[in-house]
Amino acid sequence: MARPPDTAHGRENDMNQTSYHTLGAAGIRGLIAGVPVVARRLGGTPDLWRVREVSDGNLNNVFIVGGPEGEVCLKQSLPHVRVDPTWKMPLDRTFFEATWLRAVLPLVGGLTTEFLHFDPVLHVLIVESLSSHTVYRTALMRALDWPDVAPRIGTFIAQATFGTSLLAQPFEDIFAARRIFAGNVALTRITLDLVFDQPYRDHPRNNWDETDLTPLVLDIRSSAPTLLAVENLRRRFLSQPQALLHGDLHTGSIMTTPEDTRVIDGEFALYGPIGFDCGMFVGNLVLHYFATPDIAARKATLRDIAAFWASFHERFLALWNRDEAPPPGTLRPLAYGPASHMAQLAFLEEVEADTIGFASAEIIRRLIGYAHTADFDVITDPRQRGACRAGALSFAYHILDHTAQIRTIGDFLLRLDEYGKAGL
Ligand code: SR1
Ligand code: MG
Repeated sequence: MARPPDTAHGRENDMNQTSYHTLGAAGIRGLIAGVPVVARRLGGTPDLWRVREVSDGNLNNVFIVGGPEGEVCLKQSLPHVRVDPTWKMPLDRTFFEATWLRAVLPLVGGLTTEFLHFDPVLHVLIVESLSSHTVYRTALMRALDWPDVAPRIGTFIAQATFGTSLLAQPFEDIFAARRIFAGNVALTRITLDLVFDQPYRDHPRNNWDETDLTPLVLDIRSSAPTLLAVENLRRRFLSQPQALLHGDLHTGSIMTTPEDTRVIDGEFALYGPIGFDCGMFVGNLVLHYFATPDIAARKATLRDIAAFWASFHERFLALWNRDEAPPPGTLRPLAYGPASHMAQLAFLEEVEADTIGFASAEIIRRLIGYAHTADFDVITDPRQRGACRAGALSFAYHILDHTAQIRTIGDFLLRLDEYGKAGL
């Protein structure tokens, strides 16, 4: 029996509550005791289960629960943004993450986490624990050079997006999935506002430390080509439902070792342009590039972006041209041969141009908008940190300002190399 709405977000520890309440250690043990598949994985009895809070994202509470035989990771939505309790949010984001995870798991061959349980009342998602993995952003900040990670992300995006697109499923199934993810309005609104709107005007959520970024910010906001490029990206983000996207694929949404890489945190999932996921990832690699004033490390990042794009492109085309017949009801090719191949390449050129644009918008919002990334924290000298941030901001501005000319990852990398060398 659900509680009345005004008490629905009560405190934890009443083990008999049957409506939403935020969980602490006792509530988590009580919940898991009633989920045999998870309890078996932990082993032993609830009194032996250790609960450790590891929340570090902006939105949710996250816990690692360990027992005598194993561990799991538990994520619970809060009725607000975790880092700002005055910013109210609906609870449904774990539902969208669970639904995204179940959609992509069969497609991506071990490149995400195992799904264990979803509780629609407590808005709790339980997945396998990856405590032997490192957040990819952290690995990059520690100067660990793991060259296989970026191409794995290319493979992940190719497999997840191809498999959830009209190229692989009947339109009836795609339309049904689009109806579900069209409900993820709260998090889509966050992206719309934080990525495509607020950085381009005065807004109380924007922030940047280094005053020397201010003239650049004012230039960006008064550049018509740049603003029109962002408007175009914003329109494409909302109006090109090409495939099911992760929706927030930055380097903090990846847990990895040198040998094993997993994409996590699909709560921003939506149907959108494939280049958005590619661009989020590339944009975050570029942030790392500018946050690392070391020539060898910068070369490694150029290599990683090139390898990411090559693996995405190759895998997407391979799936499109695979011998095995697509499921009945899927769009049947009407043309074959060289013209058809050219059309495939043209589609991927469009994804490539989107990738470049979305990467640039991601860089800008992470420098002057609400949600920054930790990459630049490795630079202790504030003047040098400011100069590196300014380098990244000028680069992204240059790319958006020249949207019509810079449409390939090769050109993007040439400009990145030029901007990187100029700043050293
Ligand atoms: C209020 S949420 C701010 C940011 O954190 C998430 O990871 C997304 O990147 C979002 O834009
Ligand atoms: Mg996240």
